[in-house]
Amino acid sequence: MSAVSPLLSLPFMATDRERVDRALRTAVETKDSHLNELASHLIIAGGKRLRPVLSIAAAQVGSESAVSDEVIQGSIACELVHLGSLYHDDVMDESMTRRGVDTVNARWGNLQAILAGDFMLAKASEVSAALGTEVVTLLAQTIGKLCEGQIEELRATYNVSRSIPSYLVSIEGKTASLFATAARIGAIVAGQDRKLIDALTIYGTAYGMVFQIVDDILDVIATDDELGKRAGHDMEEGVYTLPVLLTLSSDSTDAIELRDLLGRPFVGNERDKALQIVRSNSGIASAIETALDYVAIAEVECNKLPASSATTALRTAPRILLESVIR
Ligand code: GRG
Repeated sequence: MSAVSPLLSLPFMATDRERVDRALRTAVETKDSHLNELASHLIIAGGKRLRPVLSIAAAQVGSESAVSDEVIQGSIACELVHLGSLYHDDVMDESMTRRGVDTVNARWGNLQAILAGDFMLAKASEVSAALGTEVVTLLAQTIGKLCEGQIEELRATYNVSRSIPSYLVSIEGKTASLFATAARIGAIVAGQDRKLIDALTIYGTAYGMVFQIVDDILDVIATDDELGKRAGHDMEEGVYTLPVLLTLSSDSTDAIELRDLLGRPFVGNERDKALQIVRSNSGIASAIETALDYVAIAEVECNKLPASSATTALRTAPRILLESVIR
């Protein structure tokens, strides 16, 4: 079901991703071999490296050459922030697996996972500081936005009256802000014009919104096997995402039944009932409509960019991502 992003087929991207992996491992090297193991754990496990890919694509707009080492450094600063947030998120969610391996909290406990996450953020700061004040400031602001987005989500847990703006503000902070910053940093470090930097930043936000809405739709439409976790996990945790909120807001007996099932932890087979209601109503189609608005925003921003392989890949990427959940 997962779509192969056109961004991955860009010239040099395969070797650039190897450069990213090497730079990530180097960035977290430390003389404490145990901390080294904790910090390398999720890097070695893999992941899509989407934020570095976005930095690299933004840097390549208008050029067909390989990106500089500084762009790779900017890209890994964003991935390090992402990793730090994943370490902390897995502690908060008590998650046991991530990227197909045990989480750091599952293997070494919460205390070490929190410290290792802090270490990743410290390394992100160090790497970005070498790229200048604008970049390090931007990344610091983005870490703040991730926290704001996550707090908004926490505040809304188990709230069946959660508003759509609460959802959108939360995902813009916890997910889209880092995509925006990844694109912006790639563009700044590559020396793109200010107008292009701003267009790529808006693009990154829109791409991130599509990414999170798709992720939230997958949580309700995919099977346990496809997800590698239980379908409906977000609802189970009291996190009511766009397809669920749109189902709740519909004027139907199903919406009333769903409301009765939510607002507290599930018991018995209530998760299956809730999933069945969301899957058989219009909430998923309406969420796709909302995501389409962000696809359109991303495409408009691409019209401001000069023609290049990166521009074409950036223009098509959000729609292809969204099509992965259209059946
Ligand atoms: C310490 C920076 C920091 C933040 C604290 C915990 C927290 C506040 C924020 C959590 C933010 C979070 C986990 C948002 C979800 C982002 C997301 C979509 C993760 C999955 O991204 P993928 O699919 O994962 O790109 P891979 O593994 O492929 O990189």
